[in-house]
Amino acid sequence: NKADIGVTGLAVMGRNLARNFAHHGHVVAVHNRTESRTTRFMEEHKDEGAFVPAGTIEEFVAALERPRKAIIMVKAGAPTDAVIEELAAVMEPGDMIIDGGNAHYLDTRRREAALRERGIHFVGTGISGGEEGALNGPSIMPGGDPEAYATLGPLLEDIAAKVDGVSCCVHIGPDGAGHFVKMVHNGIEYADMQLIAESYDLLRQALGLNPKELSDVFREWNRGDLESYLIEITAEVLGHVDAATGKPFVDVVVDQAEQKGTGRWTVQSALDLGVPVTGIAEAVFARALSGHPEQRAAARSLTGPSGTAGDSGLVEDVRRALYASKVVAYAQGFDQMAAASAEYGWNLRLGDMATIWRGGCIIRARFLDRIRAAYDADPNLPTLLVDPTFAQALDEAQESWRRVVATAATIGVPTPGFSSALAYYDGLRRDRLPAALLQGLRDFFGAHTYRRTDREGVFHTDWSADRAERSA
Ligand code: NBP
Repeated sequence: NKADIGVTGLAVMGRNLARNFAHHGHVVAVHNRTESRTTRFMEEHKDEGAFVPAGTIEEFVAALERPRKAIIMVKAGAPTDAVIEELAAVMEPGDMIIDGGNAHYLDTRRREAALRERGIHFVGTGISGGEEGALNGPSIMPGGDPEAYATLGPLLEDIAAKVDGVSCCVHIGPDGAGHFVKMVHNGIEYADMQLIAESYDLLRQALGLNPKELSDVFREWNRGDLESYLIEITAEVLGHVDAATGKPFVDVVVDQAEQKGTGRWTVQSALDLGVPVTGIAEAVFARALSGHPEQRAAARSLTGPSGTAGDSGLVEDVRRALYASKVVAYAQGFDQMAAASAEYGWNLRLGDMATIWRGGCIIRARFLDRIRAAYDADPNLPTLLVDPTFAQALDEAQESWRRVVATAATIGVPTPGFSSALAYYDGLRRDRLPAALLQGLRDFFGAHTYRRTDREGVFHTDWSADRAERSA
């Protein structure tokens, strides 16, 4: 009895993914470099479904039904390359290697091209939802060619999360598209978390609310427009009390945020694509700032206000500012996917991303239904901000949003997410930007030329001589 699919790499993610396939009635071959892990897996989980344990890569590949489908769940980078090579050496044309790790999309493009030469399909697949998602239904973002998806897709759609009966898995696009979209998902997750953290920080400082009271605020918010997994777990974390000290948990955690790199990758890619993902960038930089204790200790001598401000109306203001800033952050992330789609010829359907992120993944939220509806109504939206529903929401939120940014600045609470989102909104809607002055300066010092509002052509003013204008 051959296996429908195989998983190699049985650490937390691979183990749970293999169990998920088995729970859905699929026969799963399992393999791990260190065989004791496979043995332990079988001891613990053999009764959950049909598994075929394999001691070697050769046995693993031999256990798979043709066309073979092998999912790699090992550490991203060199280990992934090593496992691909071992698999490809024993596989045949038409077989599929699926990389479910957190690979960089440029690595995925390289790997896909190399394996295509050998007739093997390489399906770089973003999988979101962590350990729990892998077991009970993640959001799955497979790239690769449509031919591979035709046989692989139904298996992945089967084990993905479902929302309203719709699977949170869809074929994203060719080569690295799946891993790219997963990367942007993580970038948006950074921005979303940063905005939540700023909301907490501002309300705590401005109104003197304690973590327990703030936990209740977030729990309440989770009943409205902001309903999402991240808001839900914010209420949990803020409400948690440290057993050892009896203090709020959030007060005993060192205030330095770490990162594994996908947020940074998102910003690096956005810089290359020329897309202003200010929300994600501010989130990455805020984590970086938190991680410099020496500088922060030295800077404690710098002066600034540290008062309280506002009344209970601030809670609703912050809720609206959070929603508006979140719309901006998501709009920017979707812009980045649109830009990459044009750059790499992926033909991404942006509404699909909103659909498959509604469940299984970390940014799952009611809000994504609105994004999907926006792209359903107009797949070529120039920016999500001008979708009528979002435009109206921003209109309704903006008085609050401006008050929040002003209050934060007045009492010295850093809100880079809120502030930059508002600056982006104002920048985008502005009739004339000071970019005109920038172009003038560039022409002055570097003869970089400029275009005019009233005539076609490219011009240069001879700044160092008679200041006459000529066509460049
Ligand atoms: P790890 O990233 O901790 O990797 C451990 C696995 O990699 C073990 O099975 C290990 O085998 C294997 N491995 C290594 Br390390 N080097 C190898 C090599 N040269 N050849 C063969 N196998 C090798 O596992 P994980 O935390 O389960 O994550 C798996 C993938 O999923 C990663 O790419 C990770 O970034 C991604 N991930 C995603 C999420 C998510 O939410 N989507 C969460 C966590 C992780 P051994 O047992 O022999 O050492």
